[in-house]
Amino acid sequence: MSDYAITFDLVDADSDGRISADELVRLMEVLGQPITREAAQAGVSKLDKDGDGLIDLEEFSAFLGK
Ligand SMILES: [Ca+2]
Ligand SMILES: [Ca+2]
Repeated sequence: MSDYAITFDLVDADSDGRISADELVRLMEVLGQPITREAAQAGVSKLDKDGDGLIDLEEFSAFLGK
């Protein structure tokens, strides 16, 4: 398992293999940098390449790999 996959698993609270805006909100709370759901949605949209409204491991890795 790559480092990206381990991080992804931590963020993916319900383990469905996708990071949702709600999970991003929860992550930022844990990191002590709370964001609104609107901001999380915008962040997801930025990373979301296939347009399904969720971040999969491939999209997440592409983001972190830059
Ligand atoms: Ca999830
Ligand atoms: Ca996607």
